[in-house]
Amino acid sequence: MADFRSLTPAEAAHRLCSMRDTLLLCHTSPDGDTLGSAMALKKLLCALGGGAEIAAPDKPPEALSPLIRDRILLPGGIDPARYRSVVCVDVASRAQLGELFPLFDGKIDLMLDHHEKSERLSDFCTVPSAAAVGEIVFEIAEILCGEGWFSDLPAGIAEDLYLSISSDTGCFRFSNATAKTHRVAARLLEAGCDGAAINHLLFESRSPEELEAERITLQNIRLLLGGRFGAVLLDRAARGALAAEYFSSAIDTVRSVRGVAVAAAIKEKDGEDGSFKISLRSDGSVNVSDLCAAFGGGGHARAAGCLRRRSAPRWTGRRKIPLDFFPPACYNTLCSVPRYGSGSS
Ligand SMILES: [Mn+2]
Repeated sequence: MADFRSLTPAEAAHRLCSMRDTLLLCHTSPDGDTLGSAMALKKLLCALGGGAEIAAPDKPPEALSPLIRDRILLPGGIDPARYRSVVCVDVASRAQLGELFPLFDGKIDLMLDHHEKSERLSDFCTVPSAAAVGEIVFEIAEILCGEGWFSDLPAGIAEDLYLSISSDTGCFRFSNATAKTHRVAARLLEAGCDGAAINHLLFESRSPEELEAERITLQNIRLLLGGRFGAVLLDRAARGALAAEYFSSAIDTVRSVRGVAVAAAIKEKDGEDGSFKISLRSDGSVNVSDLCAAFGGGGHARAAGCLRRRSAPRWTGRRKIPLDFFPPACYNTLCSVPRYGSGSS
């Protein structure tokens, strides 16, 4: 395995200063963090004189379109020879680069990430304590401000970073939103971003399709293992004509059920390859990043995901399904989670 160097945010900032014609790579099913961080980095790189563009393996979700003012290139429309530097943003693994990976295998100059376990794709700056990559990009921007590259944080960058951080903290509700996260958010508001407008778009505004997706989700939630494990299976039959992207908050609906220690959303992907995306959330009693690592996925202790290629699970047995998506070790871990109200904390 290549010997990649771990960089501090200051070292990453200085490396960005020397980059020219940079392509910023986002992860599959791009979310507010990967896109917001990439948009902020693009503005920084352009202000530094190097120029940058953004690419993602899949189209950004429709719901984010009012906040995405940059062109996001897709794998079919990219000429890798045009770029002299490549940076991946919030990408924890090769798999998360989707069709971008073969285009840039071995050509990534820097990875900026905040996952506890990530595959090293190049020299890296990983800060697992950061709630979002946006928090790291904020630190980089502050370093560049301190060195006189900017007089103050531009409002456009503040807006992108707020999008990133609010997305990954579920509007500052998750346990990853630390005191530092709130201080960073305060600085972004002072720099002129409209936090209320961003949060409204992210968390309070839904399309009719998303509303229908919630109805389907509520109809398909199953509670297993005495209610400690909640799961929703969103295969094509359940989703009907609705694309997978409308179900991005299904996992939050499952984890909102009282007593659920581990929540899973199992979504059949839109393509033809019959693969399923599994998202897991934990209340802290199980490290779901470890569970997903067994399938080449990963993430954070309380929020992780992986891909499974196999036929659709069936909700037949009470114990078997959808636990048969997980190896026996995972099943045992899930069984060991104490029951809500059983006295153990
Ligand atoms: Mn992230």
